[in-house]
Amino acid sequence: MKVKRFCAPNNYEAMAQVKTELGAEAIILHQRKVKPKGIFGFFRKAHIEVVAAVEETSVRRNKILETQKSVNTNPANNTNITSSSKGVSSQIKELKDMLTVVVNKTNRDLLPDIIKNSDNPKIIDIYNKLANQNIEEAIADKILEELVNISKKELDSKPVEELFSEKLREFLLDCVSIDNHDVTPKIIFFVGPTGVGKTTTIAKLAAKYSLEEGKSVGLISADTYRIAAVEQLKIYSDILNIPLEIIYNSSEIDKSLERLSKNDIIMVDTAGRNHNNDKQVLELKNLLDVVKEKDIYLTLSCTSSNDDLKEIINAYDFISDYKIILTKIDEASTYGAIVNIATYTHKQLSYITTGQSVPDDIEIVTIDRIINLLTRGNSDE
Ligand SMILES: Nc1nc2c(ncn2[C@@H]2O[C@H](COP(=O)(O)OP(=O)(O)OP(=O)(O)O)[C@@H](O)[C@H]2O)c(=O)[nH]1
Ligand SMILES: [Mg+2]
Repeated sequence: MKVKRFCAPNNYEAMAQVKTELGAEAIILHQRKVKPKGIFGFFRKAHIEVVAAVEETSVRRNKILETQKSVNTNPANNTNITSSSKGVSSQIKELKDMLTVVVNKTNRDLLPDIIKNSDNPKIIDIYNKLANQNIEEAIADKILEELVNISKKELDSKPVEELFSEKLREFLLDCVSIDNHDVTPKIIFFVGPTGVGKTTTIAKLAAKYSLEEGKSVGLISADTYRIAAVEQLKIYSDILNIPLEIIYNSSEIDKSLERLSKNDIIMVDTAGRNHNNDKQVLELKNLLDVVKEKDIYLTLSCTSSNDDLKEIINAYDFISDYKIILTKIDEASTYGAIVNIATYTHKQLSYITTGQSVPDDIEIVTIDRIINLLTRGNSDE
């Protein structure tokens, strides 16, 4: 991510600078009116300071697009690439559809009895849909139990997708617990495996709390295993102009919490832990044990396999109470993990994150969003 600070006499000129240097996809992380410092600053006009950031990939993409534009406007280069690539993609789609039919037919014998015994072929389609989302068989069976008993008449009366969504909603309302965010926690620890997006999520939430809700936020980095980890959080604390404390062992956290106690919210970034490494897990436990009143978010990536997620969840079962953040929804190709995790842990789902952009790519989890992901994927249409 490329982050840059811009100064201009007014908002319009500041935005023009951002657009010229970082492109139209740049996001504004912070914006404020700044009075020139010093005794004479009092008499000078205030100017606007904007901190903006853009993914390096989108800078590269802008460059590629510009190059493509110049190639396309050159008549010598104007071959019919789009129509031929369209042909290829529709052929690939046809092949994929054919393959799905073949695979589904082959798998018919492997279907659970509850599905095989249903005399309604539409149930098999729905079951396959759930199975393709990697919802665990036992959970998929539960979702379908009621559907199987529905009369053929009812199944014929509504589009199957509609019935499926209704049943899914009933199941999710019953079995998946969602955080209603009615209380803003004071001290929040972010824990989880390496590289799942803990630090990025902290930055997103810190920005939301401080810029959108006007809350004062303090940060603590307990991740001193990698120099880059502290620097990563330091960049965000500088941009957002919020205090950061760094602790090197669990005994130092009390003092840091005291220094930050005037803040409304204190977020603690912990080092990514290898859940198979007992020593690392014990260190995390020691750190958590020092602070009595706290909320904990277990951060899990939706791109992990169901087996890995189960193992990770088991490794964190020394924490009796936590909420869940599911990251990298944008990179996942199936979303069954959301339902599997919720039913497996019985913990509240709190946030999903949908990309690398700070602060935009984070959402509060809702039942409707889960239904959408399972039935339509991660698209906005
Ligand atoms: N695609 C995508 N990438 C994300 C998301 N959240 C975080 N990332 C990226 O994942 C990578 C790791 O993110 P970090 O926030 O450093 O992860 P971490 O859990 O703090 O990592 P450690 O501190 O090393 O354990 C970075 O490249 C992030 O930009 C997300 O929702 N979607
Ligand atoms: Mg981190």
